[in-house]
Amino acid sequence: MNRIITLDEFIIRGQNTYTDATGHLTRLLRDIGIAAKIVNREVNKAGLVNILGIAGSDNASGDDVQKLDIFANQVFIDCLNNGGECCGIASEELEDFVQLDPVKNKEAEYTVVMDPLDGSSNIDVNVSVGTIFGIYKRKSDVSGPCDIGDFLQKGTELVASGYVLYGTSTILVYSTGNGVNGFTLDPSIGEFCLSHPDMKIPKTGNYYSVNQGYYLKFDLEMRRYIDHCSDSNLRLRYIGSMVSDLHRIMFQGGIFLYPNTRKYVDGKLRLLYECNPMSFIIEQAGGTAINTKLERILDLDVMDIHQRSTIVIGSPDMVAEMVKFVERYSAVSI
Ligand code: P6P
Repeated sequence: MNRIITLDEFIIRGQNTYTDATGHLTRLLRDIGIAAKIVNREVNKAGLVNILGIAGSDNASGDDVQKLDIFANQVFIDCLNNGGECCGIASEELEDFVQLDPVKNKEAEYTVVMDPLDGSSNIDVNVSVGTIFGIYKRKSDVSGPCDIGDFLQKGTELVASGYVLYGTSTILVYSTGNGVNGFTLDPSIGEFCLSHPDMKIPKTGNYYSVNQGYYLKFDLEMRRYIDHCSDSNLRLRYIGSMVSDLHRIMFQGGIFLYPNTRKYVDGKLRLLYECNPMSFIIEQAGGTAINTKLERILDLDVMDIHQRSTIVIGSPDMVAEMVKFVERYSAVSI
């Protein structure tokens, strides 16, 4: 009989392989798993409890905030606050980072960056949404409050990152820097169970993922590459949820692009809590993640919590091919 390995069990086993593991990261990952289960419950009934619709405010990204965004953001804050392992959170839904309350006899060693409900415009039409999270070791002293320097860290400094996809099933995918593993939620027991051990992205694929509607607003090199994808009979898949689009690429291979446009001259996606955590995962699975200046995403300096970045991410052979188009057609010498 196949033995079910729950997320908790897997995390604890992973802790046991590190001699200096203290259990703090283990508890933090478990807190994230709890929050994901709570958010999943509400996402699955969003159409029933009148929490659809725009809450009337907008977030730091200027997106209309859906009520479920607010709920998801608060759930992660509450779960991480209770756990006592995290000293502060930076979120797409918050203008500035939030200090968490110290928990008695706990030293909060980590900070969390997150997009609590990525692709939330899909909620009302019952299309997949996701959570993106990244975990950093704080740089400030554990005896005091966290500060902005605990968040403005390069992607290479990430201790762990992951995403939750609330789709036809709910899957949590994460890495602590030693490969990528996926856990599918079994609602009958309320546990995330190891379903996709040691995930590796295909070296190439037949899908490209970009908002074709902006084609005429892209730079020449991007338009030429997109023409090449079309001429090569690649299939365009774009859901408008980074987590969903990249999860497909993790399994089937492909390339996801969000270049600069006239509206988003630095790209739309956020470096800290979208591009870096997803790039960490994709690199750990054998993929590549760069910006349209051909710089590695994880190496980019993070100067602001809501800093935007262009991104080209996915199967290594496909990103390498796209690089050739930039080198050939870019008006700016790369
Ligand atoms: P557009 C969702 O709002 C998001 O941040 C990503 O999840 C997604 O890939 C992108 O923006 C979609 O943006 O401009 O194509 O609607």
